[in-house]
Amino acid sequence: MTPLMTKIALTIAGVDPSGGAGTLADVKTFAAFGVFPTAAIASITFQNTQGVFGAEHQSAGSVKQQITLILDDYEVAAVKTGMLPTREIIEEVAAIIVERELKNVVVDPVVRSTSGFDLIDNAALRSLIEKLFPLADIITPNIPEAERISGVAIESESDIHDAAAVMRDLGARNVLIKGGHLASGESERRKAKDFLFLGDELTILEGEFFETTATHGTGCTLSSAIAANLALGNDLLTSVEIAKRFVNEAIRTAPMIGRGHSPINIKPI
Ligand code: PXL
Repeated sequence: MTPLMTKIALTIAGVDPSGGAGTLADVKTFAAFGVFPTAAIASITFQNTQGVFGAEHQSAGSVKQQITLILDDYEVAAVKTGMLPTREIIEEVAAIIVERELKNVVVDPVVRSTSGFDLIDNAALRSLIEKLFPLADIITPNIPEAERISGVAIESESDIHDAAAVMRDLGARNVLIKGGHLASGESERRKAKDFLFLGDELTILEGEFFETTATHGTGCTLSSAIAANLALGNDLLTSVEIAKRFVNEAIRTAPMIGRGHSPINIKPI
C-alpha cells in the first residue's frame, strides 16, 4: 500500500498553465516524493513551451490570504519559493516566514524565463536578496541568475566561487549554483555540474549532461525536490543529491511534447 502523505510542503510561486514550470511542476514534484502538495499563487503567467507572453500578478494581500489559511490548518514541513514578481509580495512572504517560524525554506531566485521574459522587476530582486536570502536554508540560482544577483560574470569554476561568496555576503547561508548553462560550449563528455556551497564548504555534484531542448521546468523541479526531501527529514546535502538525480532522470525521459522546450518527466520515484 502506498504510504499516506503525512508530510506537507508549500510552494509559493507562479503558475505556468502549460504545466512545465512553476507551481504545477512543484506540485507534481512534491507528489512524486510522497509529500502532500499545497500551493499559493503569486502570479499567473501566459505561456507555453515556446515562450512566456505575459503575466498577471497577484496582490500581496491575495498571497497572504492563501498562505495564512494553509498555515492555520496544516503543519507545513517545508516551503519553496519561486516566481515572486513584486516587492510587496516578497516582503509579505518574508514576514510570514518569520512570524510563523517556517522551517526548511528553499528560495529559487527566479529572475527570467529561458525565453528571456523578465519574471521579476529590479525592486523585487533587491528585496528578494535583502529580505528572503537571510531566511532561506538554501538558494538555488542558475548561472544567469547568479550573475545578475552577484554582478560576477561567470565563465569558469573560479567565477562560480566568487559569485557564491558574494551571495553568502548578501545573506544566503547555503548556495546551490546550477551549472547546466556552463556546460554548453564545451566539447565532448560534458557533465552537468552543480556547485553546492554549504557555508563555505563546496561539494561538486556531477550528473550526465543531455544535449536536449527539454529543459523547461528543471529549475522549479530541482528546488521543489529539495524542499520535498527536507520535508521528509533528509539533511540538506542528501536532499540536494536526491533532487539532482531526480531532475536528471526527468530530463532523460522527457516526453518531448509541445513545439518549443518540452517539459521534463516528473514522475513518482
Ligand atoms: O523557470 C523559471 C520559471 C518559474 N516560474 C514560472 C515560470 C518560469 C519560467 O518560465 O513561468 C511560473
